[in-house]
Amino acid sequence: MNEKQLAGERASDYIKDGMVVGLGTGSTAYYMLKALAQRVQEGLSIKGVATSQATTDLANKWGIPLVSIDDVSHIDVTIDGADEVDDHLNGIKGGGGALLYEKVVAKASKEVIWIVDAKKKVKTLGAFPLPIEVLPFGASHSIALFEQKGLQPQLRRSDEEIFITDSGHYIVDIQLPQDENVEAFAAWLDTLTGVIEHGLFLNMAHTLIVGEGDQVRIYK
Ligand code: ABF
Repeated sequence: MNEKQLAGERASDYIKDGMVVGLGTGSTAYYMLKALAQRVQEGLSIKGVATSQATTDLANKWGIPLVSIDDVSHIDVTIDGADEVDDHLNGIKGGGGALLYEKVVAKASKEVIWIVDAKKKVKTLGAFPLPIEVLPFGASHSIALFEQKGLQPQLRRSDEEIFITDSGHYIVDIQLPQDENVEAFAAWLDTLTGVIEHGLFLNMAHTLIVGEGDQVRIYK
C-alpha cells in the first residue's frame, strides 16, 4: 500500500453516519473517496460536497451521494489533499487547480483534515510554487505585477493550452518569498484586484494525516 493510500484510507475512518462531508481533490483524496464509497455500499449514510468536477465525477461513478454546498447549513468534516504542509499545519494547495472550491468548502467546514504522503510535510512552505487563481480579464496585468515583485510568475498550461479552472479562471504559479511573513504575504494577495483566491491555506486545517513508509502519523 503506498503512502497516499495509507493516508486516504485512514482519513475515511473520521467519517460518521449522517455527516455532511467535504470531498477533496487529487490523487490522495482518490483513495479516501474509494474507501468512503466502499463504506457507503455497506450502508453508511452521508452527503458529500465535492470540491471539483473531477471529484464529482468520481463520486458519481462510485455511488457517493452528493449535495450542493448551498443546500447545507454546514459541513461536518472536509478531507482533502495538499501540496505542502508545515509544522503549524499551514499549507499550500492548488497544485491540482481546485483551490477556490477547496477553500470555500474548507471555510464552511467544522473540521478540516488534510491527507498527504511524507514528502509533502515540510519545515518551511515555498519549495512548491504557490498557485494563484486569477481572473482571465486583465491576467496579463496580474502577471506583470508578480513579475515586478520578483515572484517568477508562470501562467499554468496543460498540453500547451492555458489551464482553465472549474470556475473558468486562470492559475498563475509564483514563488513564495522566503524572507516574508506568510500571513502578511497572504494578506497582500487578498488586496489584489484580479486575484480571485490563492493557495495559502493558513490556520484552516485541524488534523494532518501523513502516510510515512508503511505507517500513518497524525498531527494536530
Ligand atoms: C488538492 O490536493 C490540491 O489542493 C492539491 O494540489 C492536491 C494534492 O494532490 P495530490 O494528493 O494528488 O498530491 O487538494
